[in-house]
Amino acid sequence: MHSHTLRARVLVAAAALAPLMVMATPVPAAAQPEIITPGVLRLPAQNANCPTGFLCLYRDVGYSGGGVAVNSGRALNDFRALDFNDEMSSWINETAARYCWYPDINYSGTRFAMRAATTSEAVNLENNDTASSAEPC
Ligand SMILES: [Ca+2]
Repeated sequence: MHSHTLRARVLVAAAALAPLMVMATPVPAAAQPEIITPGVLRLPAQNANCPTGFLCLYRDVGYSGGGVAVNSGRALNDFRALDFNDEMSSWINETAARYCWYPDINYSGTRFAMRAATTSEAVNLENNDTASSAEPC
């Protein structure tokens, strides 16, 4: 009888604590991009989603490793200024515009199209880590 009562009290206490424990569980914060200049973001190395309306260029394949995002309509003439030269390995175009990336700064060299609302999980191996500029095209 005594042990039954104690067990019942423990259960009641556990039930009372349960909501508090749920409230105390930290919710993982979504990684937030850092603003480099208006319309240009630094994507974090972890959990970097591509914001709607942005072209996102990632350091590693599979949209990973962080990178750079540019708001629709803006151009990036020199990735060196973004510490992102010859780094791009994948991209997501979340804009309604076609973009092109170039192996040289100032939109020079053979361009590669990134159509609106498309993605590339991995650029061709011979073009990997070569991108140096990008613009709507
Ligand atoms: Ca280059």
